[in-house]
Amino acid sequence: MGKNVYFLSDAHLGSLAIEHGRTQERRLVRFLDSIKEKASAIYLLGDMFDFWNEYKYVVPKGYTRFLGKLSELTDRGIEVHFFTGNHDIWTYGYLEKECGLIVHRKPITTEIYGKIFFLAHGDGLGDPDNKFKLLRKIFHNRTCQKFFNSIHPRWGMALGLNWAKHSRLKRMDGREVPYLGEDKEFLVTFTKNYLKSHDNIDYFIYGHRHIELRLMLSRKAQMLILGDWIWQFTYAVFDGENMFMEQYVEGETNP
Ligand SMILES: [Mn+2]
Repeated sequence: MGKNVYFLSDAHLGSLAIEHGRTQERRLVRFLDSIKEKASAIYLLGDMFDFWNEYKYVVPKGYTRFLGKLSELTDRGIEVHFFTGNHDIWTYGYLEKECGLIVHRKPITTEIYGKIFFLAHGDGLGDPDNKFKLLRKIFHNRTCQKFFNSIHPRWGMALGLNWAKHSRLKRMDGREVPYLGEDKEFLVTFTKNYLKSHDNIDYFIYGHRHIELRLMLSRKAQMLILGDWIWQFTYAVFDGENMFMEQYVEGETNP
């Protein structure tokens, strides 16, 4: 087992709006395979699935290569952390029990090789959109979750997959809004504010926005937004000393 710690997010596997789903999943799996000797931990920072919803005895179809690879990594003793995003909130123990993942439902602050990390998917942080806030409350509500799972998966899964598809397609060409700039980007304003009362943090790392960003916030603090695993295949890697932002290019030697 190696020493590197990897960060990636937003594969949105299984999306009905992504045509190259199988090649996308294979690429992700080949990446995970390529780091198995080098990694001590992997942080999946949310929205790895476009819609994940577990039932008591049933889990969604698909993703067998991905889940198989994650299980192989955790079997080898690599820590794999899974943050729920805003598309895959609804996991109730399967990913922990079957795949050995460590599931996080909220942002965490953790120490890695002596540095302090604030890690989050990024939804709900600084975003003033009231419609999104309300939806987020409903999605996280235990009673609503129980009610949703009383609907037959034939309809529940169809509803979820189509909701996720439309939340992608309502944006022109199905891609993300480009970087809005330091003053307008919610995650940046949130982080700057948070830093005022938590100046011990060295690295803030987020997903959610599907843009690649690296910003120095003070002499020691910086924030990263990880891009995605739909088009960009980007990740961050911390070797204990330095942080690198990389793109996974098949056939090349990646750190
Ligand atoms: Mn998201």
